[in-house]
Amino acid sequence: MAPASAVNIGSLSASNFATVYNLFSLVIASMVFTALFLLLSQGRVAPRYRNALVVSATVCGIAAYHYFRIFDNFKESYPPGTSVSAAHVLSSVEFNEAYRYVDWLLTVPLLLVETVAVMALKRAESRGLLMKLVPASALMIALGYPGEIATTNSTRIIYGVLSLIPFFYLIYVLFVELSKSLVRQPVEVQPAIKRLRVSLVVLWSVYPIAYAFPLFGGDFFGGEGGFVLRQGGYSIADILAKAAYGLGIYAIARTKSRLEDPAFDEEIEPSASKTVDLANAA
Ligand SMILES: *C/C=C(C)/C=C/C=C(C)/C=C/C1=C(C)CCCC1(C)C
Repeated sequence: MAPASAVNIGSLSASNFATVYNLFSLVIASMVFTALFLLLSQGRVAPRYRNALVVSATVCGIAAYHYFRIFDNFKESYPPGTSVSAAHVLSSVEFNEAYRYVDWLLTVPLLLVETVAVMALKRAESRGLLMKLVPASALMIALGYPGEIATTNSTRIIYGVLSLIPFFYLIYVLFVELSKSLVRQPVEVQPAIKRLRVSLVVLWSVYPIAYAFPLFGGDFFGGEGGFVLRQGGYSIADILAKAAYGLGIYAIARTKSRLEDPAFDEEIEPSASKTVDLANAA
């Protein structure tokens, strides 16, 4: 019998179930505590960079919420079965991939907002970039969804290809248009911003690859292997593209605060001599 859809695989072995279960759990821990860290670190960056940190924390918070839902849904969809080969069998509760896509619809545009925010460009410049980046990113996710839940490979391919068009447009805007603003950033942070941009494109490329796994077909990619690789791939990519990326934004905001506002920096991180003085005074 053909699976109901590429998403709802009929059964999972104990180890495959545990792999997905543990990864979802890891995502929740990463998102919750990165969000907390970013919120609590507001005072360590100059006021103009606080918005970038708040947006990064919001992204992690939205993802944490959705992973709570995904985690519960996964447990309900794959309760324990009766045999060793099918330790967990699909129940009547569908494993709902919509949580992931709703999450991306919110978090992907916000990741671009935090990227532009940490550059602290002129208002018109930020606005111009975001007017291109935000709609294109939302379109990319919206076009991917019908393909993700499709039961046939041809539908998966058509929507995948359509979604790649805004994806390549985003890369164009980030590497061509954003570069014009990049040259006006302090030279000390330019390499860090360039690395952030490259990591964004590399990490975001994991998603279309994970999306394509079921297309490879065969017993492995068409079955449990493909399901675990896709859920695992999306989960690890989410940790890197949201939590680790948010920490990268924080690092850039810290460096820029230090360079642009030495007095502020001295207040939150006194130089070595001051620390010695304090020690002597005690
Ligand atoms: C935190 C979540 C992130 C950064 C999600 C990013 C998702 C993508 C870049 C998805 C892209 C897709 C394509 C380019 C084609 C196939 C369909 C998608 C939606 C998986």
